[in-house]
Amino acid sequence: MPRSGKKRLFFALWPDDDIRDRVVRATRAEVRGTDGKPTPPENLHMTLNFLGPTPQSLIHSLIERVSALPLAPFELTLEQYGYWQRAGTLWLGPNETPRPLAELVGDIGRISHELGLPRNRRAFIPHMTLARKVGRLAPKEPPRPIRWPVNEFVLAESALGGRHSRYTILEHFD
Ligand code: 2AM
Repeated sequence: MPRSGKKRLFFALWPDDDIRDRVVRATRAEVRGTDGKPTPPENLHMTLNFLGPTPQSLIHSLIERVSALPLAPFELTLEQYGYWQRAGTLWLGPNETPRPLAELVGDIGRISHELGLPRNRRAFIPHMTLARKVGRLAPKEPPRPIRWPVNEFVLAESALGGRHSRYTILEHFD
């Protein structure tokens, strides 16, 4: 753990092997066609709420309260590319946010705020980062849609440094 006693945490949807393989196969050519830094397959995920540096003392209550949330299973259709110029982020996401997903993100946001963590300043845009530092982007044909049945989410820790972030899943919620 860093000396500050805090962990850099986020809640996320984590694809299983099958969905991860399908994402990699469907997007490989597009990602390779960019000048960016591809996300290693094992790092592919969709962030729900980014908590940032979180005091160790809060983690137990956070897990306890989030575990009590009802999770209505839903299906995500990954079907469009997006690009954020500032960080050069190329991503894959759904055209629509299923209501249970929006509600889950709202509930987690409320719980983390009640525990004293800062609110996310960015609006929630469901996305899976495929590559970073993409400076040049040719127009993209949308990929063949990938249907992702979701019935769990995770709390993960991100360790910075090195060429890529290293993620550790701390807890599964279903
Ligand atoms: P990104 O993929 O769009 O960069 C771990 O770092 C995860 O948290 C990543 O999915 C990252 O999203 C997201 N993340 C990092 N910093 C963030 C911030 N300040 N606000 C929202 N999400 C953030």
